[in-house]
Amino acid sequence: MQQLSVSSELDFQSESYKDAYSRINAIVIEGEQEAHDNYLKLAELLPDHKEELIRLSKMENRHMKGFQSCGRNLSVTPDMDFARTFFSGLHGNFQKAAATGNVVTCLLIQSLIIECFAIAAYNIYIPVADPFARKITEGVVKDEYTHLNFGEVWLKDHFEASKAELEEANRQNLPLVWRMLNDVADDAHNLGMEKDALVEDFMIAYGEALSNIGFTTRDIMRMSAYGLAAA
Ligand code: PL3
Ligand code: FE2
Ligand code: FE2
Repeated sequence: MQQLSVSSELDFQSESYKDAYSRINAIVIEGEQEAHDNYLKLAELLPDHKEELIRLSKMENRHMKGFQSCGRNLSVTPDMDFARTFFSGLHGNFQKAAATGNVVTCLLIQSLIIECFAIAAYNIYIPVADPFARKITEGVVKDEYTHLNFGEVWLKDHFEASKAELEEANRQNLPLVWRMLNDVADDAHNLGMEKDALVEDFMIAYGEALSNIGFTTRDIMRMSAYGLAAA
């Protein structure tokens, strides 16, 4: 019953909780919206997987609606301007990669980095969430593993041809993740989530993904170090 005692220390109706929630909730809504758009773009770039990618994009749309209802349930208005700024770096890099047909970079950004970020955040949020949001988030996180798996399987099947682009995309985008984690650390703390735990769970999920794709432990150590100094 440790989870109950953790969440009972949080007052979901306090002004400080709701203030932090207005930004975290917006981040999650914006993240799900962008994930929806990104899978639709990937469906264009990978016509052989069109049906499946459209199915994934529909799941993201459902996730977005679920998290909107979490905000409404707490009478919180999400700060969407804050969230768009929060995602602008990854968003811009995805758009650039899509425009030049760099599908490997698009997959790294959406299916590896963003999904691992979501998996880490949602797993850490579940034990400290209000009962309504907990139920929604439990359903969402199961789906995120299947989205991560799509990227892993495709990149594993095209590993040799993708390796150099993956390394470059990792180098350009991983530092943005550390900046995002720093930007969200105080608000996450107010919801009962610690930055160290977010970093740890993200690194475990991301490292496992790189390993499943075909990278060696040595590669993974080297790739994980990019931008870490900022964390
Ligand atoms: C892809 O399916 C979803 C992308 C969402 C990205 C979410 C990142 C979340 C970081 C904020 C940490 C707090 C999470 C709280 C959960 C409600
Ligand atoms: Fe999602
Ligand atoms: Fe997802």
